[in-house]
Amino acid sequence: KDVRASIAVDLGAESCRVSLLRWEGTRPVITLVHRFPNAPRELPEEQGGGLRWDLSMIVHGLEHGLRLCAGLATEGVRSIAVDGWAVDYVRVDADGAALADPFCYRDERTIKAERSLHRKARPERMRELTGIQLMRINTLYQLHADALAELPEGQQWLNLPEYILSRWGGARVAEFTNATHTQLVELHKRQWCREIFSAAQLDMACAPKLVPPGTEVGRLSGPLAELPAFADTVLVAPACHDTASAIAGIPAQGNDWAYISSGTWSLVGTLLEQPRNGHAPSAENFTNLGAVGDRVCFHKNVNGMWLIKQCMEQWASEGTDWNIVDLVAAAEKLPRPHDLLDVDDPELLLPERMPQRINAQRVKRGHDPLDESASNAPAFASLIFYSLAARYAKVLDRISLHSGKQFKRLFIVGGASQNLFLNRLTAEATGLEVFRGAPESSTVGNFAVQLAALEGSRDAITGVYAEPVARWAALMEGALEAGAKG
Ligand code: LRH
Repeated sequence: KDVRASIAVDLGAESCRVSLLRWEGTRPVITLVHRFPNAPRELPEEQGGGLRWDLSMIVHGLEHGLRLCAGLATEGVRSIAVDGWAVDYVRVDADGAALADPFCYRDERTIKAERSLHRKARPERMRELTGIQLMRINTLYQLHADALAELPEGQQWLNLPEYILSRWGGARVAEFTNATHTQLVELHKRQWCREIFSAAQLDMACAPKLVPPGTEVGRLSGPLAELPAFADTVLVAPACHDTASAIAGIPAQGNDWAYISSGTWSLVGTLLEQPRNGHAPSAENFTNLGAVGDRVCFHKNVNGMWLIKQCMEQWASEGTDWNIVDLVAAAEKLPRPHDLLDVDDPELLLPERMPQRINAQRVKRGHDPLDESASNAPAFASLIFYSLAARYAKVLDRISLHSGKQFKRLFIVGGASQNLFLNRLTAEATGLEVFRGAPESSTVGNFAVQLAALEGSRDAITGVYAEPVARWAALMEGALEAGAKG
């Protein structure tokens, strides 16, 4: 048995994490070695403008994390895998070097791009071809915005986790689970969709080669590889989509469970063997994203902690710093609010001034606005959590209908699974037995896929098999001491 350590990198829109897995005999021990905040910022026009991620800050933070891991893992590091939020990408030159900071999917340039593209390609047709929830954040609309802005042709693009892998010495690839979220992959063929590329005026030669989850993409090279721990370290594309990783990290068996991957977004759904892309799921805009083990993440993007985090930022800018634990505790003391929010109102997906946006919705729907000041934060928090729970219940009902599954259990994973108040409201609204999974479930899934890949449990076309991944995930849950009931 190889006794060396492995590293999982998980890129989040709010924070990025580098975790180390070491072996105590056959027992894995996972340590979160480095975590640093992440956020997009508006660039000045002379630097290209737009809401963009700070790529060098991210890379710097990750490499610092890798160095810390190298210092701890005296036994050496066998492998590194990177997952992250989907849809955003880096433009690279012929040598694979980044050409600019990547846009954040919330940048408003895609409002115009969406309109333009839907004139060229019927939304129903794109839906039929891809099986993907049509959302303007998807890579397709962003790439189309680049085409409209007449970005120089011939620039390759890489989704962010795959870019990080390539920067460290990996081949330039598009991992399948992450690629499906671009809205550019044909559902049944598992290939880039020529028809959509052409409608969106995109060059297929600029898209990277598709590979399945659990593919070894190369060896760590460059300055980091000079550290003794990194003498012979392979780079693995796990499920590069963080949500697919998080779902792969749920150690549940059977057919009676649904999931909520709860963070900035809430991904509410279930795992399926076959996509559901008929009239009703399409009309209701459910997604069929690639999942580990040749399965499908059938879910819907529901707004999530974005709502409360954006409120907190607004109050902080006015001088009051709420801490989330205190805010949840204060919200829990309030009576159930009347007049719940439509959490998926497109206006509430935009950054800044969230209390004002929420009130604008209330007024539009004929409800009284709330006092927007920071002292009234618990009322906003209560409204948000009750509204999210109600929305989860509604979406799960529809998922049950479309999938034909009778749910008994609900696994809530991701950072916001620690919000026990919201878990309780969700249990009440859904009537399901709620299990709280690992807060770092993407990291668990990332490691599980890595380990399955390293032991060779994989199919050449669909990647790592579901069964060994689930087995590793179950072992890992213990390593994290999670799985406690919420
Ligand atoms: C969650 C996530 C989600 C995507 C969104 C862009 O982090 O990857 O699955 O829809 O970010």
